[in-house]
Amino acid sequence: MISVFSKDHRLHFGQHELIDGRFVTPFECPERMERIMQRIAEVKLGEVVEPLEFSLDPVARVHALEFIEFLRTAYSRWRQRHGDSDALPICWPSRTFRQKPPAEIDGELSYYSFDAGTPITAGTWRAITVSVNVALTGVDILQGGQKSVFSACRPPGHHAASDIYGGYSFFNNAAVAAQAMVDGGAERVALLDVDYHHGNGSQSIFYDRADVLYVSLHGDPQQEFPYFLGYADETGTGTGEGYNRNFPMPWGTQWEGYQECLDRGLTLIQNFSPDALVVSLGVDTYEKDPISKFRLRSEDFLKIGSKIVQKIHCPCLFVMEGGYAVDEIGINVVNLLTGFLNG
Ligand code: OKP
Ligand code: ZN
Repeated sequence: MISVFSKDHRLHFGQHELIDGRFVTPFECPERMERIMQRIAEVKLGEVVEPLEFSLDPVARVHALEFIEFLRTAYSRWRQRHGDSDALPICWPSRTFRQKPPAEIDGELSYYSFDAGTPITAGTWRAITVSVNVALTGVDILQGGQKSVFSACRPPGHHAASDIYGGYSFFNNAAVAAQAMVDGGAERVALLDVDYHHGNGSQSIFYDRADVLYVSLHGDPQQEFPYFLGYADETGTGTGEGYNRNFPMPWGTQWEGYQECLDRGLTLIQNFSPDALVVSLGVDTYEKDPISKFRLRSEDFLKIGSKIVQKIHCPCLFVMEGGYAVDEIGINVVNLLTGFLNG
């Protein structure tokens, strides 16, 4: 399997995130990607290629122009006000507030974000544009006739909506890739999200559409981040009704419970008969993940990969999302990809 990777992901490295009442070094750190690429080299998974440079047009198919412009300029505007610290919001327009973008950077961070865990740093803009190019290059390679590609995206993307960032996500790499597939002629694209967290951004981007089916397996929003989307009764709207399917599962879920939902999700995708599949590949379902509460073991990721390939036969783009158990992240990601390759 070809992988797409750029070392420019390192340019995004926050100093702090706010979690459990503490300021800590971000779990979403550059070392995650280094470990994945080490493992890919170790097992000789396949060729590793650099991303191509794309314009922002494919990003603008998914994200609002003012949001793109906000992200492009946010850090320098923050820096003028506050110096070298990471740009972090501290207040949000909750119920009873107006949804009107303020003029100054502090208020704009609040308007466009939904959490305090997603720092914007000096290198964030470069890293997020490269991350989306890594996904788009994967689409390109699939269009060239490959059966599967791994896009080593960092930072991740599935929490980012059209004009909202958060949950370590800025541009929604998987959504931009799925939209590029549609724009490239695919009539139906399925997006399977196996990250531990619900991909609220991906869901909302395609919620009213029947050409992109979103299927997500994740921690129950009653217990787990992002708390306010991801319930099973969110099934799409308008012409998109029936083309969004959520499988929330409780804390402590192990392979036995997980695989039932995976089988049901894959059957939905099979019945949709997509022209292409995008997998939002998170391995934070792992038992030792420091911020998550499922209990999958490393060998279970092999089984996820083989279940996917046994049921779905179209070209498949794997887009990296979460996974924070750094010591095992490479093994778990490559296990999933290997399970797919070996059937
Ligand atoms: C990003 B991805 C829970 C805090 C959660 C943000 C988690 C973002 C996950 N106590 N903080 O989906 O892996
Ligand atoms: Zn996650």
